[in-house]
Amino acid sequence: PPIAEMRSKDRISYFYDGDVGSVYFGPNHPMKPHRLSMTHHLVLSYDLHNKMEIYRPHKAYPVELAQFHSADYVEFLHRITPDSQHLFSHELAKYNLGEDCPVFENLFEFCQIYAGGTIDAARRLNNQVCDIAINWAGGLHHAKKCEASGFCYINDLVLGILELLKHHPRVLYIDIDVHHGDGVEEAFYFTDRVMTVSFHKYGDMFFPGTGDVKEIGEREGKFYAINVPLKDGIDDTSFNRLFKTIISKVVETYLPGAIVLQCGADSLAGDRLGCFNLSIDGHAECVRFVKKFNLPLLVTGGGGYTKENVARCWTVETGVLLDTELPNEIPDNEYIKYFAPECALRIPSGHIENLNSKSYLSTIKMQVLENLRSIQH
Ligand code: ZLS
Ligand code: CA
Ligand code: ZN
Repeated sequence: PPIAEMRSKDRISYFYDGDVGSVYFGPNHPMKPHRLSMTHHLVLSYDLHNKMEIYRPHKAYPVELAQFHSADYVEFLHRITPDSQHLFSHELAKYNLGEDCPVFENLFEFCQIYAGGTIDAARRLNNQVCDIAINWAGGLHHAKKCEASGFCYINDLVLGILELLKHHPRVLYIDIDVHHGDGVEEAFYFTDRVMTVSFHKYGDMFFPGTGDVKEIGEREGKFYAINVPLKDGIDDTSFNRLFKTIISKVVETYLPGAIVLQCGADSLAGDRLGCFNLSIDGHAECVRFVKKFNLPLLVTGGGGYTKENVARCWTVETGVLLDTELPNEIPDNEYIKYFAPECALRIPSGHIENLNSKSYLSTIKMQVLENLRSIQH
């Protein structure tokens, strides 16, 4: 290739703590942190650890968590245990702890680890010691200032963005989890220093119920929140076309200094909670596309409830970020039993009907692009 096109490979920092995999939300709870150790083992089996710097994140201190969350909420998460919770029914209700967000063993330490990973990732990007930082344990986008929501207790994404804002005037947040990234949107709803863009299922009371295309931010933040509400069954072709059109225009208009990409894997076909029809390659194409902007990039996990597919997806995406093609046959490893019998890395999309008509998608796209035209930097 001509010299102008040559770029040495990106420097990647990857954050992982072996303790997260044993965290247990309780019987029947869809969130299974074991998917994180499955992902890590799959990453190791493809030898990807030799191509990036692997770090154990620090456990975020209560004061760091309180940069976004209220001190009383952080203090309560710190103090509460499964054995003592029956004494605090008033506080449990106040902080929305219960069925979706249960109190389990080592809850606070779990929060400290996944939030510590996203904060460390942002700090390494700020210090320019890496180009891309990955924390698959992070991406818990529903948590609010004073309450838990949708399996999320601490909003690591907000904490990571606040860290990036110390070095960058504008940060772009992109969310491809099947659920609306409401916690991140809400945190920055009134500012133009963060643009939030979420693609999600919307309608039929799907959780959390927000994320209409008409939700665009307010005051200084007007036009700096973008929502792309979708129906069941969206496939690779429609999703990738819409994603690329919107994100190109967003980057061209907003000129962010850094990008945070939440890669929730519940937008994959066959997810236990999701209803989209993306293949792993379709999902990973979004990551490939965002990487091409060559901006400091913080990548997190998020949802993902069919855990073998979550591990597959985030391993393929680690490969994409490393510019490394991964052979489809999974190399033998300690966790191979989870990927049997085919032991194939990539899953195809399913056969469910795409309820997003061409005219529906084009209306949404037009409304989003129209709002973007109102911004002048
Ligand atoms: O974006 O839909 C809801 C709220 C409810 C229905 C479920 N009940 C328990 C509470 C009230 C309206 N909650 C969603 C939350 C989805 C969070 C997605 C997180 C993310 O991917 C980022 C990490 C929901 N969907 C499914 C469940 N909750 C759910 C299913 C099964 C169970 C078992 C454990 C607990 C109670 C029974 C539970 C929740
Ligand atoms: Ca989303
Ligand atoms: Zn989700």
